[in-house]
Amino acid sequence: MTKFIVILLGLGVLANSAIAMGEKAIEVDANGDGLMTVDEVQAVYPDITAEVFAEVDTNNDGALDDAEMIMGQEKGLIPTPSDG
Ligand SMILES: [Ca+2]
Ligand SMILES: [Ca+2]
Repeated sequence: MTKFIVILLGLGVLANSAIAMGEKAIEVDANGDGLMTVDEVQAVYPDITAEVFAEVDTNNDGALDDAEMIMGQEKGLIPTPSDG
C-alpha cells in the first residue's frame, strides 16, 4: 500500500512539471498556433538574437516547436522560468 502511494506521488510530480512546461510554451506562443516565431520569442526574451533563434530552430522552418524550445532551454540558449 505504501509503495502504491509513492508511485502515485511520483506520477503527480511528473504531471506537474509537464504542465509547467506547457504553460510556459503557451505564454511565449502569443497567437496559440503551437509554434513560436522569432517575434513571439523576442517579446518574452528580448535578449534572444536572430542567430540564437536560428541555432534553436534545428529544422529551419522559421519557428520553434515545443521540442525545439525545450532543447534550446536544455542547451542554455533560451532562459528557463527558474532563471528568473
Ligand atoms: Ca505562434
Ligand atoms: Ca523549427
